[in-house]
Amino acid sequence: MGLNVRQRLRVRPLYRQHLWHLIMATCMPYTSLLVCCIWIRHSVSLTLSSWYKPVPYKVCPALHHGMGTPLMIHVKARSSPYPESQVERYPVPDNYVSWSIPWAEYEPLDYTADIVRAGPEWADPDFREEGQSEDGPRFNTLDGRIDRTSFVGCYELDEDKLPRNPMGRTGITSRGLLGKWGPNHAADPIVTRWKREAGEKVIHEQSGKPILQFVAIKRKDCGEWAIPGGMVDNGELVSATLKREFGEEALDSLTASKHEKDRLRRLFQSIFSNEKAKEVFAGYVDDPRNTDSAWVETVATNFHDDTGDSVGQLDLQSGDDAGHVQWSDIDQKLQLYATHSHFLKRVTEMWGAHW
Ligand code: RP5
Repeated sequence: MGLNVRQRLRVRPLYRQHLWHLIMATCMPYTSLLVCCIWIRHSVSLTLSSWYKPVPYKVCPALHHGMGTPLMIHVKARSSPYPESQVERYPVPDNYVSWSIPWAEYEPLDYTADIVRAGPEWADPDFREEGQSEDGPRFNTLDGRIDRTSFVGCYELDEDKLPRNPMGRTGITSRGLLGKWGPNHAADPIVTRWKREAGEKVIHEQSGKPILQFVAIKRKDCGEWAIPGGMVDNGELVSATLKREFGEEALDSLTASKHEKDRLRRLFQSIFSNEKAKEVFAGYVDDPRNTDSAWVETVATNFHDDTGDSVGQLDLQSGDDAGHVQWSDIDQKLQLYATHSHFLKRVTEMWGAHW
């Protein structure tokens, strides 16, 4: 039966209404589901964020330093014989250095040098021996006046509660020649000036860059050339160690007269000022004395005398652990103790000098 125009016009809105209801009926469940999902997700994330509040203090207060340990595998820390001894390390091939590689056959030698066993004030007692406090050192924290945190991060303890060298196996356990279990903190002052002739900077023929010189000492223990660094005493600030070690090894301050000590103190104030100090490195040192349970970490700081006026007044004189002291040209061919040439490379990069 046909509808006239007026009837058709009345029916059209009805169709539209039905169509709209149909669309709504089809889409509503999906829309509601979507809204539900968004709401649930929002609530869950709110709840989680209130559960997992950030921890207000670090569980392990170890430092992570921007200029820290370079990605490298330690080599000198695996060399034999162990310094000042005939002790041979258990040979550790490169692919077994990492603790993450299981190695059932690994049998490192337990070695502590007599000088450490004698219990000098700079050494920890052997907490494994009878009669010692059962607690032992408090690792990964400031333990009284001893800083047992590591620049590398939070280090692990093994099944015997001995700290684990964060750079991996060395072939020797216990402390060898090192006094502290875990990190043994040192400081390395890198005092530099430009090499000059007739007042002009000397330019290297090949690199075309000016040559830097640094104060180098010859270590008495191994005869190798090195930066005049040393261990941080318990409770001592690194800035104080830098000055003390430089004074003792490069200026023989230990035997200086009172008058000379006063002069040095004044001179140090200008050379080792905070404004001049540029931290070059803070982290693990590939030192030949390192063991699985004791290792050296250092803060290497550069004090550069651009005009050569202040360090020029230094009357270099070796003392304490140094057999000899001199200004040395910095060049990549230098063979230095531990990872000291790595620190010098960074200094040349900082000053745009020859390497
Ligand atoms: C190195 O050993 C450090 O970089 C620092 O120069 C030195 C500290 O040991 P001692 O000179 O006190 O023996 O690893």
